[in-house]
Amino acid sequence: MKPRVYITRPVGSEAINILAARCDVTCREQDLPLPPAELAEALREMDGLMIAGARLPAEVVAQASRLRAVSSVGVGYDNLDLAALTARRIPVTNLVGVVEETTADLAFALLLAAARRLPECDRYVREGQWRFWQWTLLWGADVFGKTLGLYGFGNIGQAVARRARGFNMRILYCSRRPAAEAIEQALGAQRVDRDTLFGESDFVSIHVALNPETRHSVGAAELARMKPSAYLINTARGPVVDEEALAEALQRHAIAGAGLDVFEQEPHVHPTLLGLPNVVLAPHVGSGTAETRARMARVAAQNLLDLLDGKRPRTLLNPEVFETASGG
Ligand code: 8YV
Repeated sequence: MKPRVYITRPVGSEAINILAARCDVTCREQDLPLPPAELAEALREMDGLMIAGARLPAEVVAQASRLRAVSSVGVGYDNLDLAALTARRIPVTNLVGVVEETTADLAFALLLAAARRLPECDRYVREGQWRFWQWTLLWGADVFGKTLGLYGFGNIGQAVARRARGFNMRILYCSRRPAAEAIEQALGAQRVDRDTLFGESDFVSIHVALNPETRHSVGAAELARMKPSAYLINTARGPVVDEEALAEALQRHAIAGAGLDVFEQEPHVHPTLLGLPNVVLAPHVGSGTAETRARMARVAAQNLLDLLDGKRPRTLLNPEVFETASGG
């Protein structure tokens, strides 16, 4: 009997066809949130899951008695209870080398948009306020030659650094482990401690994964350390930032502005942020381009197929399970 697999979003025919070659595929047609109870129901007879834009909590894992492979369509995996999956010996893959460049594009777009006040400029023109040229009109901040602080220096942080090189920026980074010397040299990046990063940067861009250690690790203290002329960019995960503290800092101009693609309780956005002109807001679209989404779906489908075939994909999140399962 063919393995049965479930896809949580309408990811397109290319990915479905990859899986359909050897599996019975059920792909949810609605591009809408999937409550855990509904996911549990959908997984009752499923061997494999390709999960995008949904949570997989422990109670759903416990109910999915046939489940033996999970492919996550994203790089961050804080939506999955990896411990529960590992306890059930279910191998899980994520995407590596797929969403990084396009997410870095969005981080840089938010940085530029915040610095040059693009949403305000756009509103000004559309609303018919532009009646004559003015010397003092909508001044922003220079980006070129400024200091960029990368909080987290994995694949996405490094991709942002590559873009910043073209703007002749000084690049600082903060991460648990130092990057290889060759990478530091190629990117002209200098590892500093957190205080230096927040204190010296004109733009701080967040690129850490969300985990208990990083949750609220950008709070009132870090924001207070930032220059009043500095900007905070977040394309990583909302809960890394204490949103209340950020809203408060922006409101009293303790920092100059922010560019945010992620929020603490998506799709809820702190009401203060919604009313502030010095914040650029986006609805978690870091990987949202036609090319990248197609590639994400293809790679995730192939990962799931590999898992179901007993192959070991490169991007296994819990290799210990795979080794135990395959006796390797
Ligand atoms: C995905 C993301 O769209 O890769 C990530 O971590 O945040 C996004 O690219 C999201 O995970 C939905 O699956």
